[in-house]
Amino acid sequence: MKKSLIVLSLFLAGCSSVSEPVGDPVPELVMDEGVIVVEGSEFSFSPDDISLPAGEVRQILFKNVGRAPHDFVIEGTDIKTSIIAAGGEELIEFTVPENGLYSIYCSVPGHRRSGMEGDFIAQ
Ligand SMILES: [Cu+2]
Repeated sequence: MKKSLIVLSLFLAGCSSVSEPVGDPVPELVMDEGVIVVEGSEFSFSPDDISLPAGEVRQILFKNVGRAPHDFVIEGTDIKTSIIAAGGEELIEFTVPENGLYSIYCSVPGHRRSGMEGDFIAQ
């Protein structure tokens, strides 16, 4: 008996991914109507680099996703949250300060030194 060889042709044209994701994954930095979500944990902020237009009124929702108390402070301004317990959050609204590079940090003793700091750029 003779066996036939079957040649398979691969049609690469059109990597057919017919299915589309039902919903977009939530990005880490959520820009929704001016609200920026910043997460704090041991010992970092996410994002740790925030850039906003000077003079505009914006909101930051600070979420403590860690296990220790944390806060969010923009150095050299009066912009800050309360110290938030683990799992808590606080929404602050403020006018972005004048052009410049500011530091953000957590004011709980030892946390900034351990890495809870970042940049805030008003431009
Ligand atoms: Cu902290």
